[in-house]
Amino acid sequence: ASEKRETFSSRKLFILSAVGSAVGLGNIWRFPYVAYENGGGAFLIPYLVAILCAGIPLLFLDYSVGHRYRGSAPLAYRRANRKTEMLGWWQVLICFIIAIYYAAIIAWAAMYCWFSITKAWDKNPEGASGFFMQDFLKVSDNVNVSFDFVGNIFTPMLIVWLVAIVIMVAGVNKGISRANGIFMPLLIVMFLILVVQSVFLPGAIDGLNSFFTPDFEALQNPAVWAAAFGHIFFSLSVAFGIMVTYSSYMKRKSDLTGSGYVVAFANSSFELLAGIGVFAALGFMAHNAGSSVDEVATSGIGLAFIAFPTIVSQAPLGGLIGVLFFGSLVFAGLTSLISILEVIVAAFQDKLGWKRTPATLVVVVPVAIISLILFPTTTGLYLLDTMDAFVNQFGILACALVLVIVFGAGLGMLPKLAKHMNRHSSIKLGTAWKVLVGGIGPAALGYMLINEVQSKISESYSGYPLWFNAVFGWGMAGLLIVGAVVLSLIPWSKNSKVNDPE
Ligand code: LEU
Repeated sequence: ASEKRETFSSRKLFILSAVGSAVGLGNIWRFPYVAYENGGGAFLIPYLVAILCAGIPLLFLDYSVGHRYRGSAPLAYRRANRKTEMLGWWQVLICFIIAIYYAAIIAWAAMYCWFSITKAWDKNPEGASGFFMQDFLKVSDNVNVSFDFVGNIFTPMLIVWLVAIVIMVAGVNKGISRANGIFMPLLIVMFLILVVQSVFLPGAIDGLNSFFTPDFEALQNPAVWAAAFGHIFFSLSVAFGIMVTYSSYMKRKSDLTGSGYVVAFANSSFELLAGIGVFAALGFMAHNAGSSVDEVATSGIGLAFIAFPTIVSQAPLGGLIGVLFFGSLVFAGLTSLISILEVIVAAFQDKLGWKRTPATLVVVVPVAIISLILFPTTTGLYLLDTMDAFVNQFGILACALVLVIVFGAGLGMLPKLAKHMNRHSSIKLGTAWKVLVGGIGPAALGYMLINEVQSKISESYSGYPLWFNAVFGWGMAGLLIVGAVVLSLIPWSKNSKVNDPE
């Protein structure tokens, strides 16, 4: 027998959890560099346009589907229209790929909290980069898939997965809400201290100047606009099932648009703050090395695990900077990871009609095992890099494009969904929303996707061998679609009423 569907016990908890999902690794390590690379201060223009024209409108599309049809992504889409179930599974599989590598990064960050105290990298002759590649990840020279496990990554990853499983088994109120209620305030306090500490480092001002100095010419480059749009979906957790799932747990009479604006505003504020903190710290690093900020600026793995450790070793109270920075990555990452996992758990719970605990165990344990087989190895870094690039810049955009085409032009459902959104919302959706989602959305996303595919075809990603990208980039992307079709063919449990609940 199925249980009664859980709901977030208050609007505050929904908002907190949605912000917890949105604020993740992307905000801390991706945004600062994306902004810097794509016009610095001038990037704020495409960024704002992307939020207002695509991020928030699609967030509302997610909310409307999730809240109106009250189900996990596949169930909600299926209830909206028989033929769209597959879209939900596609999103579930995107989340699956993100989950298996996201957990690895959280585990690395947890280890680096400890290393920040011992300054473990100081002993490596090549410093932080030598330590990360050789001593910590023990990265193989061959871009390949090996099963040479690295014990000191396996164990923290196992712990991350155990924590995630405990939270997921506990459910929406006792698990997800509670975890966000603890981790988010901690994250905010830690991150604020970090930013304040960073801006007082010598050289910080140079970092901030390079971050904010606008390069208006960048605005003529379509790639800059694509970067803004590409970033915003990942950052807001929009268009791959997360917000559909979370909003399905919101009480019926909820102010949907009001909540959405709060979430988007909080997410962007956090990103800007991260840009300030990260570039202040990079300014210090450049100042210390007598180089320019441009020479030290990086993103993602390089920023977190190579640049920051260097700063930790050189800055006054560096150990504290390290603990705050890596601790922030852990908390921001965990609250995002559980939202990703919830997409998968909820989907299978609905499909199989199972209770929370067995559904969680049957789903998350295999996901954890796959993650633990693929990533704590000497080749895990390559896999992570490729999967992240393809799912992020390509998978999510493709999924968003299909979504707006199907719900806009395809099924003509936008007026109905807008009406649902407007029932209890403080800010009403009107023609502008329908035009943005149904018209401008497909045009902009289509254009960007073509650009993205072209660039992915023309340059082998990261200089990895072609076969590696073919298999783990294109192959994986293709497999997700095949997988989605197969999953949508499995019959629903009789417990899950696949007809529209209203
Ligand atoms: N929004 C999250 C981030 O910025 C990612 C998402 C996959 C949960 O990192």
